[in-house]
Amino acid sequence: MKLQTHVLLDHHPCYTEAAREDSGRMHLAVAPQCNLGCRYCERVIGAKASLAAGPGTATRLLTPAEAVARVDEVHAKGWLRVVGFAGPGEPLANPATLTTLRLLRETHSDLILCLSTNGLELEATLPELLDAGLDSLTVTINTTHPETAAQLYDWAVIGGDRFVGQSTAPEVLSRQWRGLAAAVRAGLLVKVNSVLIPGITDTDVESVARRAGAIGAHRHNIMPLIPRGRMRDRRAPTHDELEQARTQCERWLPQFRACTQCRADVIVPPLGAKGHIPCGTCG
Ligand code: CLF
Repeated sequence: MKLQTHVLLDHHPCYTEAAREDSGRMHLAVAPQCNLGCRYCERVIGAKASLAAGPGTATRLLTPAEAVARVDEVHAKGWLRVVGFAGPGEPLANPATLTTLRLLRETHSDLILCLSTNGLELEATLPELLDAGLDSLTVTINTTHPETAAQLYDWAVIGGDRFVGQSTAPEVLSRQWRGLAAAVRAGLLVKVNSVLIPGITDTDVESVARRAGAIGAHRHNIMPLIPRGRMRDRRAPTHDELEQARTQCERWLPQFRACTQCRADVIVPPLGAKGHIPCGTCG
């Protein structure tokens, strides 16, 4: 039976910080391809990823069958609550994501199934995600303004065609916001992630919180820029800048403040768990 949204909210460690006491989570790296050229992102896949950190990194890609076996192995520890799909590319640009979701839903009705997307194909894929039993969804939306989006995205693949340059920004934004609204209407637990980039998105995040709150999203997670990719020369926000942005946005949408900017193959036991589970970083 599908869990009600308020129950999911209380037990999901990326919505309610207290849930980290007893809810463990893991990501399945089944999605290498991407459909959006975010200037702040750098995908690192393979052995060199063991030295990297953050979203977009995974030491080993998994097939759907391998992913299910990995979940079985970790679930046997007794603390796994959430299984997420977060790359290292865009989950919705890879058929393996839906295949794995369906396999897991058939075999693990007790797990919260979670997915993080850039939103480009969210509206189109939503019926299949719901049918596959997805519970919670994160959409990364950094702005409400096409002029800002034009500074963030170099290219996009939409409907099988590749678009290059700043003219794609309005369509990218439109798809992200339409996807978010559709996911909320469908009854999913929904969070918006925004990357705080001094000089680019810092003046926009409050408008994101305001619009996402009006749509009915449940949480907002403002993440500091990790200087890399085509933004390797920019600076990350200071702790005070991050806190100021979260405080500004909190009047529109509850803020999540415990994000650890996970790898695509991360395994995170609950705080109270004993023992060591190797993720892609250490084996
Ligand atoms: Fe993974 Fe993301 Fe689901 Fe959490 S992570 S897909 S919502 S289960 Fe969580 Fe990691 Fe931050 Fe994401 S700490 S990067 S917010």
